[in-house]
Amino acid sequence: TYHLSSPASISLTLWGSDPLRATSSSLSSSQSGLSSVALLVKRGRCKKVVVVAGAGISTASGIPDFRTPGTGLYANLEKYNVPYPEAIFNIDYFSNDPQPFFSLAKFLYPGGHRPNYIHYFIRMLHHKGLLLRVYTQNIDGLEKLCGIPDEKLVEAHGSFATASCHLCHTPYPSEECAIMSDNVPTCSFCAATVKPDVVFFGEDLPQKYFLHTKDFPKADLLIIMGTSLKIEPFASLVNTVGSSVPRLLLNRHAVGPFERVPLRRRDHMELGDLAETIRRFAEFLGWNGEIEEMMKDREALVGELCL
Ligand code: CNA
Repeated sequence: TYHLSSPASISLTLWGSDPLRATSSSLSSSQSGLSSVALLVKRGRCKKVVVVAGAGISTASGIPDFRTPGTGLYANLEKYNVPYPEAIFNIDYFSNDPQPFFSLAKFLYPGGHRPNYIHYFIRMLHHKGLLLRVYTQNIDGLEKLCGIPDEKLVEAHGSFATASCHLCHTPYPSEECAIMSDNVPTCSFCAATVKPDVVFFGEDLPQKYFLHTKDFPKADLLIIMGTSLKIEPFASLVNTVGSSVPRLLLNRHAVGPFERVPLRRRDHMELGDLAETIRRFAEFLGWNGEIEEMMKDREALVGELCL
């Protein structure tokens, strides 16, 4: 089985003190990666696109990520009273004291935030028949809310849509988890705490995650967006596409294999604000108007579903 593992152990074992590793400041965006990848898409060379996404796709919706200094959740956990940032998503810590997670969950709970242009860009990939699958680490449900169908979506770190006892795994409807109330819900069989099926450090990933064994070898373009690629096993997925497959990183800074100099052949990256980068990408592709239209069409439904 696969467990989420602590980011600290990953950076020690995986990246260590690699002399080839560059600081993000010593790297600039590759030679117009965005336009060359857009050209490939326009020429019909990429029809099985896999998207790998992280918290950076939702910051434009007002949800902080984990690791951005200053604004990230890890820099703002004082009020939750945890000994170290990852404790809030650690299953053993939760077992002893679920309160910090439930306090934070109120904020992350779906309903308070709307999908942004980036989510709709991914849906447009599907609309154009180009999306093989999107693998997201996010638990905010915004991919679903923007209309990406279930069969195209892998919520690799789970979601708030269902809940279960963290000890005996008895399933509960998500409403019973009562995230928005101040009571910590308990299992009627074993009295342990019921938690939303968000994957914590030390827990198994959902079965659907294993679709990656079929998808990544088939992909003809990998787009990685808004993730620090620090959490395993998710982070290593990006190394499982064929070596001739173009990989495009869209992020504020270089991460994972994109920190190496020189970049692998067919690796591209575009560094900067993701919302702005995706708009430029959509413009290169000639999709901007259609995405705006799609957002407008979905607005009423999103409005109804949001608080
Ligand atoms: P992370 O480690 O916080 O990394 C986010 C990455 O996105 C960083 O490299 C940032 O520089 C980058 N980034 C953030 N905003 C922007 C922006 N506007 N433009 C460009 N780049 C940007 O988060 P990861 O997703 O890598 O870590 C995985 C964790 C985070 C998962 O287990 C999630 O459950 C968890 N998380 C999810 C949410 C959510 O659901 N929205 C929010 C916070 C954390």
